[in-house]
Amino acid sequence: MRVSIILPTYNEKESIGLLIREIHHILSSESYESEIVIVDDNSPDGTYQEILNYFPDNPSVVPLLRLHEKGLASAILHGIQHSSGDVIVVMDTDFNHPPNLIPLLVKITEYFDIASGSRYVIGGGMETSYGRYLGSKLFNKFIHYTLGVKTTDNLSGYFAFNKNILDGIDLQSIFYGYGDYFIRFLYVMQKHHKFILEVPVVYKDRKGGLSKTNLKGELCRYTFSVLKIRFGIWK
Ligand SMILES: Nc1nc2c(ncn2[C@@H]2O[C@H](COP(=O)(O)OP(=O)(O)OP(=O)(O)O)[C@@H](O)[C@H]2O)c(=O)[nH]1
Ligand SMILES: [Mg+2]
Repeated sequence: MRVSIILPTYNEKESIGLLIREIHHILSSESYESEIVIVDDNSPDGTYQEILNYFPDNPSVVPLLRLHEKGLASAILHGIQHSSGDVIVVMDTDFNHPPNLIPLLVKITEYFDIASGSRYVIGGGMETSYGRYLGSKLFNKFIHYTLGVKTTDNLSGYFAFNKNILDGIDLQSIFYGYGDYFIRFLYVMQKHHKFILEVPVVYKDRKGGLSKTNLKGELCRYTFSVLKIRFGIWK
C-alpha cells in the first residue's frame, strides 16, 4: 500500500515546514510507503519556496505550484490527480486537523471506502470558538435534512479514502469552489453506496498565518450549493 497526503496551501509559510516534519515523524513507524503532495497556488508569502528550501531533495515531499489557477477544491483535485498512492488523505495545512490521526484514518480504509473526520460524533469537537462550532453544527443539520445524507460532518475536509472509489466519477462536478466540495463529495459517495466511517476529530486552532475563510461569504455559497444539489440543478 502507498499513501498520499494532500496538503492544499495558500499563505501557510508558518505551518508548512512544521506540519511536513510532524507527518514524517508520525508515519515513520508505519510499514507503508508515503508521499506528501503539497499544492500551492503561488502564495504571496513564499510558501512554495519555503518547501523547496527545507526539503530540497526529499522524494517523499512533492511540491506542486499552480500559477494560473486558484481555489481550495481544485487544488485538492490537482493533488489527487498528481499523487501516486492508492490511499489518499486530505487535510488542512494549518494544524486545524490533528496529524496524529492520519494512521487511524489510513487503517480504516482497509475496511471502509472512506474514513471521514467528524466534529459531531462522540469524542469530536472544536477547540476554536463555540459560536463557530454551533453554527457549523446547525448548518450540518440543515445539510442532513435537505439532502438526506447520513454523515454528521459534511464540511470537515479531513478524510482518507481508497483512490479507486473515484473511478468513473465526474470529479469536475465535485471539486470546485471552497469547502462545499466536501458536501458534494460525501453526497455523491453516499449515492454510490460507498462505506463511510466517521471518526471523531477535535479541530485545533490554526498554528500560524491567517484564515482564508470568509464566514458570511462561505455560508451563502454553501447554502446555494446545498440547494443546487437538492433541486437537481447541479452538475
Ligand atoms: N491551494 C490552495 N489552498 C487553499 C486555498 N484557500 C485555502 N487553502 C488552504 O485550505 C486550507 C483551509 O483554509 P483555512 O484558511 O484554514 O480555512 P478554515 O480552516 O476554514 O479557517 P481557519 O479557522 O482559519 O483555519 C488551508 O490549508 C489553506 O492554506 C486556495 O485558494 N488554494
Ligand atoms: Mg484551517
